[in-house]
Amino acid sequence: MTADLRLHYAPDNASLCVRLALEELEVPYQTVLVDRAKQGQKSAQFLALNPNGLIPVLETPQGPLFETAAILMWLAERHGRLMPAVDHPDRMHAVQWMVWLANTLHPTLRMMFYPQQYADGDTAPTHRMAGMRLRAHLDVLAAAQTADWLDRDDPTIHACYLAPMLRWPALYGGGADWFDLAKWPRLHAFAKRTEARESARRAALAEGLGPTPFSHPSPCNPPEGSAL
Ligand SMILES: N[C@@H](CCC(=O)N[C@@H](CS)C(=O)NCC(=O)O)C(=O)O
Repeated sequence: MTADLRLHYAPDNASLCVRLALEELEVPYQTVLVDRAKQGQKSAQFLALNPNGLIPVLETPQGPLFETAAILMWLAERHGRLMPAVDHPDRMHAVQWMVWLANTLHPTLRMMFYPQQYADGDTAPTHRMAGMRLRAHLDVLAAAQTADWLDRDDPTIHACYLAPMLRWPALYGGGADWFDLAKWPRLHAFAKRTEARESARRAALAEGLGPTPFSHPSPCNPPEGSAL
């Protein structure tokens, strides 16, 4: 089967969420490395695909698609998997949590990883605030009864989106040992369950993420490219 999907990615970037879904769906896809070390995401070639200059982009038969959540939802709908169907009773909360991941959790992580893009001058207060917000978000998620996708054996696109976001704070949050996922036992169990899947193992191998990429992350050692 030839691949009609091309994932523009960098190791351990938000493209990992998309790779996890592609691996879970077992659909053929090609990868195109974006050279983060050379700011490849700001090149004219990349900006033609995503004028925001952000990774990931998925090239599809209908053209390039950007925004992690949009790509995940498009893939789920295209393949009729990883997300409850439009008329399913679970659909409402599934949409709610996708929007929350994209609109609440992910932007807070971006504030933490790129405080210079959110602060005028001193970045320390922005970084500190992002850390506080992150803990509060994870408290909400860990207590949420409607987030039943956290506890299920069969993954959804939420799992593909969340798992990398639980990995990154310990590695890119600035300073060692400030973030311990074990403080949220439900999320820690989710991370362990997710990384045990064959799809996650394949993604971890492709991007050099180590054996416990979500529950106990270590710095990535990718076969090509760099995370930053
Ligand atoms: N809202 C975007 C955020 C993507 C994002 O933050 N990508 C990061 C990599 S993980 C990036 O491209 N960073 C480079 C930059 O900010 O210049 C999405 O969900 O696709």
